[in-house]
Parts: sequence; C-alpha cells; structure tokens
Amino acid sequence: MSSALQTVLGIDIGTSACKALLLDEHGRILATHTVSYELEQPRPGWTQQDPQVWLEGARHSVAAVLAQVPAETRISAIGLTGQMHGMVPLDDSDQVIRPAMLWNDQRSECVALTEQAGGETSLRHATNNPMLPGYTGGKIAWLRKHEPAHYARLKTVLNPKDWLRLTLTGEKATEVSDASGTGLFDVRARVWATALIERLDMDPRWLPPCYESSHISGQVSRSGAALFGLPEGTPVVGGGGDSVVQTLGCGVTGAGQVQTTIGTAGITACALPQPIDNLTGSLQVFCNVLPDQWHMMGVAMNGGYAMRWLQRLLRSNLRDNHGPTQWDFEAIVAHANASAPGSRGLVFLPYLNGERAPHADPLARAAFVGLSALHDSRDMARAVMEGVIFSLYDIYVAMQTAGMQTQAMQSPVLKTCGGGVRAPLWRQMQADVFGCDVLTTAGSEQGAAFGAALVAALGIDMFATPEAAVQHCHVLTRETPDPDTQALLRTQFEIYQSLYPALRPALHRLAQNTES
Ligand code: XUL
Repeated sequence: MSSALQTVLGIDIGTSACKALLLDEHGRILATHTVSYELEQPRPGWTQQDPQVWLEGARHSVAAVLAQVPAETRISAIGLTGQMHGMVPLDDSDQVIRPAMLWNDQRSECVALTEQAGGETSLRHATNNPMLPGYTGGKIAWLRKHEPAHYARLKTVLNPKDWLRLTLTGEKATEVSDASGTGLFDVRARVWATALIERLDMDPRWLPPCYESSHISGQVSRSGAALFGLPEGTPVVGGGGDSVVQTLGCGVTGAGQVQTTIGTAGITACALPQPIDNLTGSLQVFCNVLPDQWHMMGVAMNGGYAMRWLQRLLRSNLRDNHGPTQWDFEAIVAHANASAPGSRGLVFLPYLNGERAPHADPLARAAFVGLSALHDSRDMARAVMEGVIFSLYDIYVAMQTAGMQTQAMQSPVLKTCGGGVRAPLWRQMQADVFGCDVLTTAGSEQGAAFGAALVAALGIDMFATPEAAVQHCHVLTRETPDPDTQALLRTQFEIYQSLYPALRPALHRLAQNTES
C-alpha cells in the first residue's frame, strides 16, 4: 500500500471569519473553507466576541475542508493562528468569564499601566515595546478597574488562537509571536517579563507556558477529536499571531523585504535578524515565528475597513447618482479608477477608528481635505484608496526613521497580501507610492491560515527549512512603479503627512465632543 500524502492543517481565527486550509508536502493547497461571523460592538469603540463563535466557525471550516479530501488523507500536524492581542479571561474551571475583548477594542488602561511600570523607558526596557491600547495587558487592567467581580475570578488569560488550542488539545500554551502582543513579554529574551508582570500586580501564573512558534505544544485530545472530527493525537504546533505569520506566508524569511497586508487593518512589516531597540511610540517589535528572527510592524487601524465604510456610505446615500446600485468591492474600485492619480487634488486621512501607527492616537479621526465643487464620488473613492496606501507608506517611513533601513530594506521589494490586494489598482498604488515592485505570491492570498500551515510544516520537518517552506510561494502578480505617477503621489504624500499634525487638535476636539 502506498503511504498517504502528508498534509498540514492551518486554522485562522480572524476578526470577521475563521478559515481552515490544508497544505500538502508538495506545497499544494488541497482545500480551504471560510466561515464568517460577527463581532459585538456594545458601545462605540468597544469590540468583543464570544469564543464560542470562534469554536463554531473553526468546527465548521475544518469539517468542510475534511469533506473536500479523500478520507485517508493524513493530517500530520495543525498550526493555529488568529487575531492578536485579544483577551480571553478564564476562571478556575477554565470557563470563559466574559466575552473576549479584541485587538481593536479601545477599552484599555494602557496609560495607567505604563505609569505603574515606572514609565515608558522602564516598560520598554522590560518588553522592548510601548503598551499600545490594543494590547492584552491594558485590557486586563481595564477588567481590574471596571469589572472587579470578573477580575476576582481570573485564573488564566489566553489569546484567541490559544483558547482554541485549549479546546483542541486541553493544553494551555502560547508561542512567542502572540505573547509579544500582550505587552507583558520580554521580546529580546523571548520569555515572559515576569518582574514587570508582578510590578503591575498581575499574577504570572495567569499566562500560559510560551514556546517557539513551530514547537509542538500539544496533541489533539479525545474531546478535541470528537469536536473537530480530527484524529486524536495529531500534533498541534504553536502557530503565530496573524499579522506575524502572514509575513512568512508571503515568503519573507529574512531582512531585505517589506510586506504589507490590507485586511480590516493595514500593516507594513519586515523581518529583523536582531531585536533592535524600539524607541518609537507606535511601532511593534515582536518575535518572529522563525526562531532566530524578530519582526517589526506598524498597524494602521483603517485598511480594508475604510473601503467598507465607503461602501456603506455609497449604498445608503449615493445609489441614485451615476454608478451601480450594487456597490461591491469591484464596483468601488472601478469607480475610483475613473478618477485620476492624486484624486484630482483630494486627500483622505483614513483615521475612522482612531489610529495605532505611525500615530498611536485613539482620538484621531478621518478627514477629506481639499474638496472643491468639482470633486465627485469617484475622486472621493480614489482618495480613500490612496489614503490607505499613504498610511502604509507613512508606517514604512517611520520604520526607516526607527533605524530599519540598514538592516531590512537594502533592496525593497514589497510583498503584499490580504483581501484588499485582489484589486490591481490597490497594488499599483503601492508600487507608485513605495517606488518599488509589488508582488503577490501563491498561498498568501489565503491569508494567515497559509502561514500557520507553513509553521506546522516546519514543526514536523515536512519542510526542513524556512527557505524550503517558502519556495512554494512563487510570484503570482507583479506591479512596477510608473515614474510620473510616482512623482505625483509622492508630492501628494508630503501633503498627507503634513495634515495629521496640523489637524490633530481639531480632530481631538471633534472626537471628544461626540463621545460626551
Ligand atoms: C496586530 C493587530 C491586528 C490583528 C488583526 O498587531 O492588532 O493586525 O492581529 O487580526
């Protein structure tokens, strides 16, 4: 009997959907399935999810993937990924105390926590990162202050994918990339920052053991097997936070390449051979899913989200004007394409949900600047798309200022992924704004689940090295900069960059007025 093909399963617990993906030893994607779900927004700026929603999403997407392949298909390992920073609080029987507070939830006691840590310098000394509002640590402190009865029951804190690991294997464990996003982790030494955690009056025992990302952290348990229809005993590797694992999924295994993602958020990232000192107030220096590497990124809160906002607007207000009645993504991109590079002198600041990088500012707000009577919704659509790319480039500039260029950006080639980059216009804009070739690669269009499958493959030596793993990420599309458009958009970017400092006081007053 010929031995069955070896495969690995990636499971991604995203913010709006769960995706499962099966990858074989030849780097072929055999099956994928996505199940969408909602997030709860009980008040403006609050976002939460019941972990049960993730469990159902994961069970259904795994079942749908298994149904697409022959029954004898051998799953050799599972890799988990998911939205980072979310806080899943568990009691002494591992029951979920309250819905998980998510990465984009603005509830956070990060300012008070920074003070308690002895100020920014001392916090940075312990973790090499500022405590940004999205991070898990600030959410634990929020629970302490605002929900003391829940806080009193707290015995374990897990990130979303690690809660799924608990249901799948019975093990409490995390790995270095997600742990980096708690704000309680010593990113240089790749261990929990125990002294800091104690100083913050938190219990280090709340946090699970932390491993390197490709380490096997447990096996599918009997109850996990029954829940998911997966063989008991299947190894489950650490995996990685979605925004980190996506870099590997785009084929980036070392310095010299830049990576962007346009999902709900927008991300600009690169790999680092050393954990350089993060002296910025908004960038994230985290552990990479590869053991001897680190990861630098900045997260713009309004990537694809800005398009969804525009879609809502067009659907509700502009249905009767020129343009289609069904404003789907492609229709909006076509509408934007009918304007011109530079949006005929219009600039959009995309800070609809506040911003994280390069401005760590939950009170930042969006703006169209330069509107004239001649502009129409086509220019506005294009300005929204350009504004998102300007925000990604703004992060890149901040990364260079932070000392990245010598280590990571010698010969920038930009690899891009996420739902947004299925629009050629959004890829071309990146080529014109960044001034380099922009590539999409096989597998990365499937999002973080693909990267998680690669980490699983590394964990069981299905692929012997990271280089062997990413040889399957061959180039799918390539956009090259157009010199005239590049010059025009660079000038537009200069204007964009000058606007946030100029408008900040007004944007804050407006945000505060609508909050009270
Ligand atoms: C990363 C971050 C987001 C979420 C999205 O720091 O906050 O990218 O991980 O899922």
